[in-house]
Amino acid sequence: MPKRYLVTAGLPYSNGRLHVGHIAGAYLPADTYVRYLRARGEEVRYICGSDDNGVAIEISAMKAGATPQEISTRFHQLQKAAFAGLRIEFDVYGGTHQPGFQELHERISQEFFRRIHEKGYFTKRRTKQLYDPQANRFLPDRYVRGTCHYASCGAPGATGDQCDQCGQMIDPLLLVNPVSAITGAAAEVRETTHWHLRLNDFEQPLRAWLEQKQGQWRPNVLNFALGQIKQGLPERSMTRDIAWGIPVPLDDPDAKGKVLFVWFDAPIGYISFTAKLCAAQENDWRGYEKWWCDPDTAIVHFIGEDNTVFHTLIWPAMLMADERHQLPSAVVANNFVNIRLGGDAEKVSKSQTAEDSPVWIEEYLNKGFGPDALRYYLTAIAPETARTAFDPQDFVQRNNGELVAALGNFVNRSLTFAQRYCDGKVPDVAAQTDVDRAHLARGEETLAKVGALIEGHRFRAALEELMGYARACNEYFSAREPWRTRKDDSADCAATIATCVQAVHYLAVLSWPFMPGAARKMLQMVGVADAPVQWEVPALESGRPLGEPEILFQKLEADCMD
Ligand code: B3M
Ligand code: ZN
Repeated sequence: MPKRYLVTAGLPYSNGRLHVGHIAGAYLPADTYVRYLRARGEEVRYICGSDDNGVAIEISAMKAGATPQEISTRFHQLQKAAFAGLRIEFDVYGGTHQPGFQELHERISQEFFRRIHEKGYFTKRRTKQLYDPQANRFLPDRYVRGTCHYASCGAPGATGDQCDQCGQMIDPLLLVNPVSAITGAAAEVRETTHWHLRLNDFEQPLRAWLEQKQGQWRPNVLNFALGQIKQGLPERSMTRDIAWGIPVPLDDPDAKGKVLFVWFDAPIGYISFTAKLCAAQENDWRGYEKWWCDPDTAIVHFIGEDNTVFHTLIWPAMLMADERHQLPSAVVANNFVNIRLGGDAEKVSKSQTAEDSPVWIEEYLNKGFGPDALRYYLTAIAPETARTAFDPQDFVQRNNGELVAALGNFVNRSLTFAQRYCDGKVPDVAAQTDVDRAHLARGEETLAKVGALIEGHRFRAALEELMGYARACNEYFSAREPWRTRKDDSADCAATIATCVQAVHYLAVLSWPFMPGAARKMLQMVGVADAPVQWEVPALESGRPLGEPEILFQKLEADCMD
């Protein structure tokens, strides 16, 4: 068992709004995991922040007629607010080029680069590179677009860094019909100098490390990474000819005007933001070593599927080359969530998805539905093994049919009953029967099962267990008929309602990782103070005053997502 956990979620590029796919892919499952671990009493830090450097931000700035700093700060703030609105709560939300973070991030990233350079894992080479003759500049990464060069894929719209369709790394010189994303001109080939990380030096240790994870990691992640090693890992240039980023820290005239590849510095953001957090909490940024260098810490990265290459191969190779930090314990990758509006499921896209569509988190939150319903739905359709689709109709149906009709209904009928007929207190349990005890035993079992599923990163199955218990609670209530026993067997009625109150307490704890707002309300209703939530349900105390019953979930109209 690890002594502590460092959990990260992929750093979003600060050049766009967040949508449901981002949330379901990384931030929500990580938040769920962290809430559970904390409730178990584990020492945890949840680290995230924006990925501000590199080509994507530079292009967005160019299109908007703004500076990269303006764009990245604007979206950094919007994204931070969207996370807070969904109650995704990080210990630190940094930014690789944000005030307060940039300086330390740059220092740590440059030190990484220098060390890997000193150890001789970079090859400095003049290479051919795509060039835009109209804009007079090189076209790294997303500056160039073309058709994916892998015969097995061939998708249009691959960019110079990777193909979003098949997830593989692209060699821009092999892209079919490459054109500049700036001017649309056909790209030419020119020469420039770059520092390349020799990933092939790490094929053996990467394979050995990944093979140890068989049976622990999701098979699609492992198969993908091992498959890439089998094909052979090409060397990858870790420097770029662009203006926005971290200067290459070498005393070499060829390094002038060049910056680090954004995928070199971005994962180091996990480290530099941890260091910043330690500086704030303990007055010493070096406190980060406890999290990154001590093998008793388990580091768990949550990411979207398109980031798998970087987190299972390139980042671990960088860590191996640098030799100071430990490798991740787990990389939990999720697939994409498409959006289904009427017909087929499509990718959520900046240009094609309506500005005011509720798939944008900001828009969803503006509708005032609250975070729990969306958190519930996105976990229920979590793309853990395959792509899934966000369907607004299905969202409304599941909200009404599952949250309102099952979970909310049981909590409401139990607590209004207790309020009305039991003096607003936990009634006397003395007459509890085997049926009552069996019902609570199932709550205890569900707590154990849900915990084990969350530990295994199976959030969707964990949520199904929780809802299975909620449905069993309704069946229990109906079978025990407290509205009848109230008239002819008050001791039995009291025991039933006491059992229901305790069942609501189970549901509250079980809901906490998934729906923290509803969980808090349930705890308040069962009369438990505002203490940190723990993954356990203490013994029933007859006579404890209950809180006011409240409606847990709002019923939604069929057209509310239009
Ligand atoms: N910003 C890619 C993305 O947002 C990238 C992740 C960085 S994680 C270190 O999909
Ligand atoms: Zn492809």
